[in-house]
Amino acid sequence: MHRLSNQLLRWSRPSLLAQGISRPISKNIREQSSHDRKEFFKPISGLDMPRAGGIATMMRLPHMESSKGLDACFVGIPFDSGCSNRTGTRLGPRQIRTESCLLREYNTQGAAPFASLRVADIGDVSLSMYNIKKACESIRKKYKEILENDCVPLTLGGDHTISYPILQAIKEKHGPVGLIHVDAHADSSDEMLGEKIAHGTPFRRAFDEGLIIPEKTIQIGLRGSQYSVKDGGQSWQVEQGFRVVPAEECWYKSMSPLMAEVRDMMGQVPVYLSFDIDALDPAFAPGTGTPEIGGLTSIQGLEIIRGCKGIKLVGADLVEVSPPYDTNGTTALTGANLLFEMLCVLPGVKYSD
Ligand SMILES: [Mn+2]
Repeated sequence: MHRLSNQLLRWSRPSLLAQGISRPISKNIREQSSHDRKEFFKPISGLDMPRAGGIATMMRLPHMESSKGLDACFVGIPFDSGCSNRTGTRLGPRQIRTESCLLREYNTQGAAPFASLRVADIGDVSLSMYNIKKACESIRKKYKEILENDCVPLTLGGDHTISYPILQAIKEKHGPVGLIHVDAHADSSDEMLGEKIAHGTPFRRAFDEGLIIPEKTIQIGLRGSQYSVKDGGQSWQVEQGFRVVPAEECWYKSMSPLMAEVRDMMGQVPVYLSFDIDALDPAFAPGTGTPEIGGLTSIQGLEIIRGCKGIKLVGADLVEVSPPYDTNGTTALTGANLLFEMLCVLPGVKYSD
């Protein structure tokens, strides 16, 4: 009994104990971890605790106060002050965590992220809802700290404004990065209602500040009605050297051949992945602020993310889930799955053959 207690203490974390769960990790992982001197964390299984039970962390992982010692973390940004139409994405992180309780620890491709990387949920960034510049500064500082800990952030948004300060922090750590931007909208406007920082401007700011490498930037899924007949929603980006793949070019197609081109395009430069849930058609993801018809399918979303395997991803976000418009939870559920798939393609994740 004494020996068992010691073992439980050794493998448990305070947050797991707080949830009433002390879960030793499996033997093969334990052997590997003692060899690597690294303890891995696993989601609480639905076989150990009912899926509706426990504290709602992302994938029912432990909640950690700090990113220190983690290889990757899930982190929420409950912010929607940059939103132009329907609000509500401030509630996105919480709802994505709730719906993520269905996720199991391996994907169908054989990825074993929790036996490869030390991953936990580090909670949400504390920020001002009333001052966008201050909020961006809080986000940048938090991500600087995460990145200084050599931890890869996987972000639960939040509106798309947040990618701008995240990319600022990413640049401080890695220099300018390649960008895979999946979205119905270019989010590359210079201003919205006279403001430079909003959810339609993050990639213009990123370009202006040299946070991204223009010729290694690709935008996939753009569509919707336009402000001007000659703009087409992509002229500025194309002039800067971005590759733009409108939704029409994705219709009826697998995204896998495109992603082979993206892997060639990126080579081994550090790359950031920003996935706006509104890239998907509202049939698949209705709970979002600026829905546009004629979008990607969930399958195409999976193909895009899985096609990032082999790319040197240094961070990723899933933004614009708006729970008040997500009446059946499908959008948050889809967001949770896509975030898990992002984790599965991070460098260092092992796959079974
Ligand atoms: Mn967007």
